[in-house]
Amino acid sequence: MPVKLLVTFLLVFTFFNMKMLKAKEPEDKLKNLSPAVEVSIVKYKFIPPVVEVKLNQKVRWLNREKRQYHSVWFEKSGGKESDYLFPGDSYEKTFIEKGEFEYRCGPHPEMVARVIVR
Ligand SMILES: [Cu+2]
Repeated sequence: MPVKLLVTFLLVFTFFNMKMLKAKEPEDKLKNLSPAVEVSIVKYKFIPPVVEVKLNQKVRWLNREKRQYHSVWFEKSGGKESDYLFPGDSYEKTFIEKGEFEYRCGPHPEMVARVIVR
């Protein structure tokens, strides 16, 4: 039946189109992430440089550079440096203590920012 054939074609076409969209990087890596306060890393900066969160809230850093890697390191409060975040990579941390927490990028000490937990 020609109508059935047409519908099948349309379905297959739509399916392949969706697959093509899914293959796009780095958006693909960002799927299925839980809600959090987001900090972008772009042009050697943490944006925004100060974020305020509530106790037990999560912050997610997202490297939006084209090629440069960075890290997130709460050095002053004795934290462990994150893995290097390559473009499209993200890092998450949940804040379970109130206060102001300064952090930096491991490879670029001039990149500093802070998280305020209230
Ligand atoms: Cu950096």
